[in-house]
Amino acid sequence: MLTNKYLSLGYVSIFAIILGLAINTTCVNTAQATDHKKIEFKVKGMGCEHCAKAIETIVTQCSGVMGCAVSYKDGKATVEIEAGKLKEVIETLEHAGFEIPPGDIEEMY
Ligand SMILES: [Cu+2]
Repeated sequence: MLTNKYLSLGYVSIFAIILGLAINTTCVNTAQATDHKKIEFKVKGMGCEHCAKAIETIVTQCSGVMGCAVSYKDGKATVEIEAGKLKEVIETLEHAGFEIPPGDIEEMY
């Protein structure tokens, strides 16, 4: 009786470990499948902090964007984005009246 109880506890633990491994592997695969990138670029035309906030809002609404932070002080935007989606973001910002110099786009990873 006691042995049985310990045995089933053992099975539960093994099951939990396997489940944990499976979930872990799934997460890693998803991250690789979306090909997630962090890109930093210069933004010209910001006049104040509100412009930086407006850019964050505009960029966050673009498809494939997971996150965006804009610094008015540095005149820079940092975007977490799916590969191949940056062109759309840049076009959207240019339509909004900002300039993105092509030579100042840096891929962080
Ligand atoms: Cu402004």
